[in-house]
Amino acid sequence: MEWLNSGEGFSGIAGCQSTPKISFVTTNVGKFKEISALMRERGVQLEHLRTPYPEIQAESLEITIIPGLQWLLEKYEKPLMIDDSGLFVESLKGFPGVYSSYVFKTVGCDGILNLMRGISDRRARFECCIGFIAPGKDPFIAKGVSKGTIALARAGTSGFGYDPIFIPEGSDKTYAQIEVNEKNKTSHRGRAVEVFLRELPRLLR
Ligand code: ITT
Repeated sequence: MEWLNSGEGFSGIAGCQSTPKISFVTTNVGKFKEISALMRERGVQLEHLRTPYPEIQAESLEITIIPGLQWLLEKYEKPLMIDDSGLFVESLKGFPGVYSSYVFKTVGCDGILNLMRGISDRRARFECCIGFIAPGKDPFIAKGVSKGTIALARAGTSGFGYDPIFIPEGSDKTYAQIEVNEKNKTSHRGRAVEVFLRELPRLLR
């Protein structure tokens, strides 16, 4: 297994002899929209496989992602990518973190805002791990992180998930108050895609 953290700037996919075909497995349309926009700019077309896969509960996103990739490869036998993400709130000791999906489906943004009532330390971060696997190849993980704060109230209607309550560092707007292209420039997902695209030619070789 290989694992890289995000670096600075795209380096393109020079070295790929043909346009790679990758299936992105996710039930989350928002994730697909963000990642496909970034990859399209680099000439990489994604197929959306909108199906669930087993996600083991582990203490980090990186641990969860490998069994998911292996399960999917066995089933589909083609180049595949997945995205496992989470919101980690400092004053809640990292909660909801690896439970982000469940917490969003149950109590949502309002649940997090309620937990944060009266708490002045609003620091939080999003983490995104993109996992890739292809027949005969080792799994690869690219990670991106974006730091920010939890807003005092929901704001904005674009994006998905916790976007209405997350204000990225250096901004006074939530992710739900900016367009997808703007979010992609500095987001956890944008950074993870940067790393992934840099390694893609080698991974497809
Ligand atoms: P798949 O597993 O099918 O890809 P999911 O929505 O369950 O879809 P995760 O398991 O990665 O995805 O759960 C992460 C949770 O965090 C989920 O509720 C997302 O909506 C939310 N989330 C992830 N990235 C986010 C982002 O960039 N902005 C806002 N919320 C995000």
